[in-house]
Amino acid sequence: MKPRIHKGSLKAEGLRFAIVASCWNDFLTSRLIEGALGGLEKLGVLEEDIEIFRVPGAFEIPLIALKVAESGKFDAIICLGTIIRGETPHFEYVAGETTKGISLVSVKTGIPAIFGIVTADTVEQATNRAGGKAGNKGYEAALAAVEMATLCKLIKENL
Ligand code: INI
Repeated sequence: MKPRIHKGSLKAEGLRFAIVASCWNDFLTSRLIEGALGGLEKLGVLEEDIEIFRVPGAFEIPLIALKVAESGKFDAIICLGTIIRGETPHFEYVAGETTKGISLVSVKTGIPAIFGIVTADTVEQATNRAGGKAGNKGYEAALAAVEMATLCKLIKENL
């Protein structure tokens, strides 16, 4: 048996993307934004097809991602932020709600909302994931956004 396999591509020309990024730990989140922009540019997305929305902290990302998704103007939403563990359970609450909220945006609207949130125990771990030794989660999120946007388009137009 050889059933058809459907997979998105990295052909991003003509697609529109929103980035929703928090301001907390901006010395790291700004690197995630740079990484995401680099990824989108590499795949042929034009500057005018990208809008960036800044929110105070990661906890605020889901609401704005939802509103942006509901606008119907974007093929995918790239959510970026950095949550670093402190001495209290605060981290768990913020990280948990941010994760659930972003996932809900996708499922509720049908527009891919990509999880480009770095959750780390230390600044060093987060730095490694924001353009350091462990890559750039913003760049990876941009590629996932293109793959998901093209897969959604394929399902809508070709099934
Ligand atoms: N927000 C973050 O984006 N990262 C964090 O590490 C963080 N910590 O550690 O507290 C954080 N908190 C703020 C939160 O996201 C909200 O902005 C705030 O609670 C107001 O709703």
